[in-house]
Amino acid sequence: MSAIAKPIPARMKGVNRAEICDVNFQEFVRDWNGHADQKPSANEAILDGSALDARGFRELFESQLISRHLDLMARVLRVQNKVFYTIGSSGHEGNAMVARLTRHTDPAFLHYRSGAFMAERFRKLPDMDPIMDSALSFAASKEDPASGGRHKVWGSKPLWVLPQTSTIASHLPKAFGTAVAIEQGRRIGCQLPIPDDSIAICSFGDASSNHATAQTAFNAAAWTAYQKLPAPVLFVCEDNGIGISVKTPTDWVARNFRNRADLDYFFADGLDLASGYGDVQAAVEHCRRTRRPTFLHLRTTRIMGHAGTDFEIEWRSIEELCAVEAGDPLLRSAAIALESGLMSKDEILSLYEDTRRRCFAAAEDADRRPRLTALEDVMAPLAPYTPSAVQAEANRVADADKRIAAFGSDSKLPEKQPPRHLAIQINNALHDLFAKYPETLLFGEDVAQKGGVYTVTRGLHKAFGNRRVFNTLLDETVILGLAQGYANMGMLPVPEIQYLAYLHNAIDQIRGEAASLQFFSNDQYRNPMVVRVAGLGYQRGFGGHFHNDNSITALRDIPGLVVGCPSRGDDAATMLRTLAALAKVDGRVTVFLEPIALYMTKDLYEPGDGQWLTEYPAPDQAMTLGEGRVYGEGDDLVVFTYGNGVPMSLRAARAIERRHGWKTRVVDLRWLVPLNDAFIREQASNAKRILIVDEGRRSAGVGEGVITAIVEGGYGARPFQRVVGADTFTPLAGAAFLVIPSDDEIVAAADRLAG
Ligand SMILES: Cc1ncc(C[n+]2csc(CCOP(=O)(O)OP(=O)(O)O)c2C)c(N)n1
Ligand SMILES: [Mg+2]
Repeated sequence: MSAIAKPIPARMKGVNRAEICDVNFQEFVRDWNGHADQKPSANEAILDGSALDARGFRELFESQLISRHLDLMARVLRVQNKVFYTIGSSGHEGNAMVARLTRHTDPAFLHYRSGAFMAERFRKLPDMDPIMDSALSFAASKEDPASGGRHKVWGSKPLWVLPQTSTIASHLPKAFGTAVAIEQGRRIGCQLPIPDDSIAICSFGDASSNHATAQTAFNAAAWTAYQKLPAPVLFVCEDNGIGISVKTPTDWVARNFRNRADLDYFFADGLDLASGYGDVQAAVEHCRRTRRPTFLHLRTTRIMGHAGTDFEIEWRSIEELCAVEAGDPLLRSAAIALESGLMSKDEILSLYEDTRRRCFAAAEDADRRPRLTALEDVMAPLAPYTPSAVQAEANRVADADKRIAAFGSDSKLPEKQPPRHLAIQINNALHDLFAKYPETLLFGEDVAQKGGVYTVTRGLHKAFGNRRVFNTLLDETVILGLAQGYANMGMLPVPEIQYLAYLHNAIDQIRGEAASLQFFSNDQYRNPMVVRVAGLGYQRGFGGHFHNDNSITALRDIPGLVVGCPSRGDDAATMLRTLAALAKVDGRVTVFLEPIALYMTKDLYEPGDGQWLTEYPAPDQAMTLGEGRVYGEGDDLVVFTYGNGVPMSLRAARAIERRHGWKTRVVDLRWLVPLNDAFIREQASNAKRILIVDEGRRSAGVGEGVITAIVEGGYGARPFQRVVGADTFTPLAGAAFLVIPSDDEIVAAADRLAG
C-alpha cells in the first residue's frame, strides 16, 4: 500500500491502463535491485519451501506472459478492427497453475479470463500453438480452431476445453453434470472418452459465485457428496474482488464458502506462483482422490479493467487504480525469477519482448486469414441433419432378446398388445429406447419409483435400475445441467421436466447452453439429448396455470432445437425413435412435448368409442423429421393444428360438414420446431379455406409461424381464420376454457369463413 502514499508520477495517470501496466512491468524488472540466489537446477524448488520447481516455474511464467501479451495485443489491434474482443486475463494469470496441475483430458469449463490456463494446457500435447490458436479466435477467423470464427471463446477439442458462452455462471451446472457423468459412465458400462479418474474443472469469477445458476451447482454437488455419491468437480473461483464495477465485500467468498457442508474449501494465492502452487496442487489432488466437489478459492486481481471498453479511470480514483496495478502477478513472477537467480533482467525483458512479437505476428497473420462471409457458413454447425443416417438409426431395432427382457416376455411385447392410450405408448417407447441404447439415462423429479406424476415412466426404474432411472433433486437447472454432462461423456440423456411451466426457470440451460454448444464449438462438441416435457392445457380446469402452461413460444426461437409434439400413442412412439436418432446421429438437442390432457384420452367422438387408442407401431417404424399426419382429403377447409387441437379439430370437422357441407382436411403438424414450411404450403396449396387451431399463445405462437409459411408461399389470399390461446396465464376451474380454443370456437371460426 506504500505505493499509493507516494506521489503518483504523471505518466502513471495516463488513460490507457494497458500501456501503463506494460511499462510498469519493464520498469519493475529494470529497477529491481534485490538479492539473487544461485540459479536453481530444473528440478529444484524455485524458492525455498515452494512446491514448484524451477522448470515448472519457467513454463508457467511463459504461459503468463503469453496471456498478458495476447491481452495487450488485443487492445492495440481492436482499434484497427483486427481483433473483436478485449475482455482479458490480466491479473488472473495464476490460473496457469490449475492447468499445469490437471490433465488435458480433465474436461474444462472456463472463465473468460483463462488465457494463461489455456497457454499452459497447450503444453500438454505436442505441436500445438497457443498463440496462433488464440490469435485466430481474437480475429474471428474462420480458421479459429475453437469456434470457427463464431466467437472469441476458450475452447479446444484435443485439449478438452468445451467453449463457454458469455453468460456468467451458466456453465457450472454442466460442469457438475460432467463430473457426475464421469463416475456414472463406468457404473453403467459406458466407455468414457476420457480416463475414469478424470475430474471436471470449472472456473468463474467472485461476482459470478453469487449467481443462482452457480449456487444451484454448488448445492447439487454438495447434495450429491452428502449422500456419499461421487461428484469430482473442481470449482475454481478466481476472486479479483470485483465484477465489472461492483466490489465484492471483503472476504465474502471465503466467508460464503469456507464452511459449506460437503463442498471442500481450499485457498491458493494466484498472485504468487511460488507460494500458490502447493495449495492448488492440494486442491486438485483432493478432488481427484476423494471424488468430492472441491472449491478452490484462487486469489487474483484485475488489471486493465473489465474489458478494453472499461475506462476505469472514469469511475475509480487514480490512487486505487495504481494500488491495484502494483499487485500485478507478473511483477511477482518477475521478482521470483530474479530472486531465485533463475533469470537475469535481460533474459526476462527479452522473453517479454519476444512474446510480444510473437503475439502481434500471430494476430497480423490471423487478420489475413478468411473470416465468415456467408450465412450458410455461420449457421452450418447449428442444426446438422443427415436424413438418411437419422432414418436408418430411427428404424434400427434393438436386439430381440433385449426387447423381450425389457418388456418381460415375448407375449408382452407392446406391438402384440391391443390398442392403448398415449401414456402407455410413451411408456412402451421409453422401454424400447432403453433396450436399444444401453447408454440411455432417464432422470428428473419423481420419475423413478413413482413413475412420474402421470405414471408415464412407470416400470422403467424396476426394469433398468437405479443407475439408469433416477430421481434428481428438485431443480430443473440441475436436471438440464446433468443432461449436458451425460451427453458430454457419451451417454444419451432423457431428462424429464415435470411441467412446461417449470422449464422456463431453467430454459437458459437449453437456450444459452445445450443448444449453443455445436454452434460455438464449430460442431466439435455436441450434447445430444431428448428432453421430455409434460405440458399444454385442457386438464378440465384442474391445476391452473402451472399445470396447463401453453407457452411453446419460449422454445420456438431457440436456434437448432427440435421440438416434437405427438397427439396420439403411435405417433409418440415413432417420434421418440426419431428424436433419439437425431440426438445419436447429429448430436441434436431435442424436446418431446407431451400433451398431458391426452395421456389418458381413449375416445374421440363419443364416450366409449376408443377411437383415440392406437396400436404400438412395429419397432422398425419411425417418423421423419417434419412429417405431419393428414386426416381426410377434403379441400373445402384445411385445418392446421397439433397436440390437443388434433382431436378437437377432428370432432369439429364433423360438425362443420353437417353445417356447411364442407369436406375438411385436418393436418397435425406434429413437429413444431422447426416448422416444415414446405409441407405446410403443400397442404395449403389446394385449400379453399384455411383454419389454424393453435392451443399455444396468440403472440409468437406456432400459429404465427404457420400463417407466415402460408403467406410467404403465396397462399395468403385464401380466406383464413385463426383459433388460438389468449395471451394470458391460464386460470383455475371453468375459467380455463375461456383461454384456450374449444370445439365450439373451431366451428364458429368455420361459420365466419362461410359468412
Ligand atoms: C448472467 C449474466 N449477467 C450479467 C452478465 C454481464 N457481466 C459480464 S461479466 C460480469 C461481472 C462478472 O464478475 P466476476 O464474476 O467477478 O468475474 P470477473 O470479470 O471479475 O473476472 C457481468 C455482470 C453476464 N455476462 N451474464
Ligand atoms: Mg471478479
